[in-house]
Amino acid sequence: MKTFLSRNTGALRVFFIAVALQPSVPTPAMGYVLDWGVESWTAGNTTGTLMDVQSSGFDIKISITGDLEFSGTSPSIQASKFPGAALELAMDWDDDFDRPPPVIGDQVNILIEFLATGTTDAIQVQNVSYSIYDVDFSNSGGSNFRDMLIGFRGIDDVDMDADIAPTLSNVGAGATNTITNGGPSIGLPRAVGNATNTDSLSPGNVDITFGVTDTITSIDFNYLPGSVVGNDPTQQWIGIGNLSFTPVPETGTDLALCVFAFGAITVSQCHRRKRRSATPAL
Ligand SMILES: [Ca+2]
Ligand SMILES: [Ca+2]
Ligand SMILES: [Ca+2]
Repeated sequence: MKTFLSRNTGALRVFFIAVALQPSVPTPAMGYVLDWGVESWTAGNTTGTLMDVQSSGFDIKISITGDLEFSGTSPSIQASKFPGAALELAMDWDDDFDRPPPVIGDQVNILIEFLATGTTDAIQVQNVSYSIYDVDFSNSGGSNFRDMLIGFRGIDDVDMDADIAPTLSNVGAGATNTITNGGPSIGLPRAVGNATNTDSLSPGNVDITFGVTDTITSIDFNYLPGSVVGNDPTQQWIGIGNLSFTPVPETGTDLALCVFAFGAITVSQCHRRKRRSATPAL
């Protein structure tokens, strides 16, 4: 056997290289959902990591920064307040968006990162979509606020691509918000409340959808009080709903090269190298 192997090492290497260089064949990838109905979040925490979501191998880390003027024990999971279970951000800001300079209005940034589970390594996903509930407005009955969400984007920290703008949609004619899918005057997409919504009903919904093959390692947007009468809005809130994502499909070439190189590098190195060099699968 030793003699056979030693005589045929060269031939075996050529065989494996030939296999490795076969055209790439995308391997169908399974999608996953961050489901607030089953996840947990310590009420009041402004940062949290949802570990190994649906046994996907992905952690989802959520960080809220900026003017953290939360109301009550928010942020917290609300199971039935909205059309679906959601992470509620209830705010009681005191400076609205249109407050004249030099005062800068209050706002928070919500950053959602995809990480290889148990690590701080950014990892790419595709086909990302989620909903935000109760984007609305009120200026009556002592309730005075406007929900304003701006700067929706996807970020790819692996390939270092330019920011990706998602497509926003609402319920149409009955919506309590106005969406604008980006443009010269405003940049990235935004959604602004323009009428009162009942929390549990869908007219306040905004659906955020990235392209099926857009590779993304994190997403973010800013939440702020849009213009209302006066500079001290009352309480206002939104709910961040379930979030769907799909791992970047592995290709035949990637897998073969990893098998060929198995003796030299570890599986995790192989995994990471593959993701850094991956081209979007069609
Ligand atoms: Ca403030
Ligand atoms: Ca206030
Ligand atoms: Ca609201």
